[in-house]
Amino acid sequence: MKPLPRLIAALFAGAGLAAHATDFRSTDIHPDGYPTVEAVKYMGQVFNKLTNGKHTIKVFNNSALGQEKDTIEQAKIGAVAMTRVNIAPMNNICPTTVVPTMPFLFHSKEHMRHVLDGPIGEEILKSCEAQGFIGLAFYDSGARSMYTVKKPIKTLADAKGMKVRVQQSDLWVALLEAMGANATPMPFGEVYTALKTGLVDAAENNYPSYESSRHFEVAKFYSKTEHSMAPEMLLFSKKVWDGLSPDDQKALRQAAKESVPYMRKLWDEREEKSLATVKAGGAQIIEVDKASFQAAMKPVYDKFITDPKLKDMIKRIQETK
Ligand code: BDP
Repeated sequence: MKPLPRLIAALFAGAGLAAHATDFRSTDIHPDGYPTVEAVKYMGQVFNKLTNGKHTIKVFNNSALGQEKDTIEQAKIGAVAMTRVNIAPMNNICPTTVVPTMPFLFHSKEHMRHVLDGPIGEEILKSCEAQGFIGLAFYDSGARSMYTVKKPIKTLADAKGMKVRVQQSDLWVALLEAMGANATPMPFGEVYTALKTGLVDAAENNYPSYESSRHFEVAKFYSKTEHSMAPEMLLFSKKVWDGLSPDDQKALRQAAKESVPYMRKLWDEREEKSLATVKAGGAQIIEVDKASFQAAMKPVYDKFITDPKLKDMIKRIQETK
């Protein structure tokens, strides 16, 4: 007769932690249809099923709750449960996140996926806990390339002196400075106007963001530098997390995990579709002398990969097939 009271006690303990059904709020800057947004919606469906219809995830996308720096702050204080952001605005907050952001580190999409699915990816996700974030997953963000308003970039020399918008990260400032450009950090939502008014000459991103933001309408020269494969991150608020039952935590982890292959499928389709859309809209896709860009990146590694732990991670990534 002993196990029964214990079971009942355990059930009540769990109920006490998350007694009521919750709509967990999650943020994204992208519009409906964008792979990150659809993947989190899908994660919500899986999570709902795993909790027998008890909990849901409600996505506030289209920057409804602000730009990425704001939503990271909201997740930190528990004002939202989750935020989907690029890894770049985490670079100054959680040091290991600089690793997958490093220029020309991954040699292919498969290499990037393989590394992030393995122990190195786990380590990086876990390392953000100390700063108040439960890293649930990485999502794809393809390769980022430069795009310009007036003159195309073909070699490193062409980037010299250009004013280039970057994400809000010291690493990104250094990366563009290593190209000889003037880096201008600003939130994504301000880039279209900045390109249009001449506040910046260029920006850089993957095809889906170049397309969905309509940046291709103002910056028609897309130069395939493919200088970074900085992934997206799914960050859960540790503050909210610590108040959840172990079962709910487990269900969130599992739902996030299941959303990754779903996201990748959407991503691969969207990359192709976006490329076709920007070309039809008049964008020129330009091949570049990639080696000249790559050769200029040593100072970025020298500056940001000094910690032996990060050095070791880079080495392990380079050794991963
Ligand atoms: C896109 C990312 C988004 C970033 C944006 C940017 O999906 O999270 O905010 O780039 O450049 O590719 O800021």
